[in-house]
Amino acid sequence: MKSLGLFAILLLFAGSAMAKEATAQIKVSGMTCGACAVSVKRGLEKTKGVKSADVSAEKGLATVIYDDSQVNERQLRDAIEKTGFRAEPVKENR
Ligand SMILES: [Cu+2]
Repeated sequence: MKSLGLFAILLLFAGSAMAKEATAQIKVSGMTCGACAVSVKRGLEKTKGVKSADVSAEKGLATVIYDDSQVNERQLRDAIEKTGFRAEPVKENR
């Protein structure tokens, strides 16, 4: 029974290793209202490898969940800049 529990834990770890999910926080300046945040969010979400994006105009912050085998933080910032706003990296909290 003890070994069965250990096996289940190993499976869990294997699953999360395959998902390769990473979270990035990116500072976005120039957003003035909710519609700005929505366009940044859309720009991020259509980027390959992005799972979801949460953008706050008030905080000037985008929180992006992405697959780091498909896209990196720099490309996420490029995607934001393409929507017409300035993106800068924030200290990562991993
Ligand atoms: Cu706006």
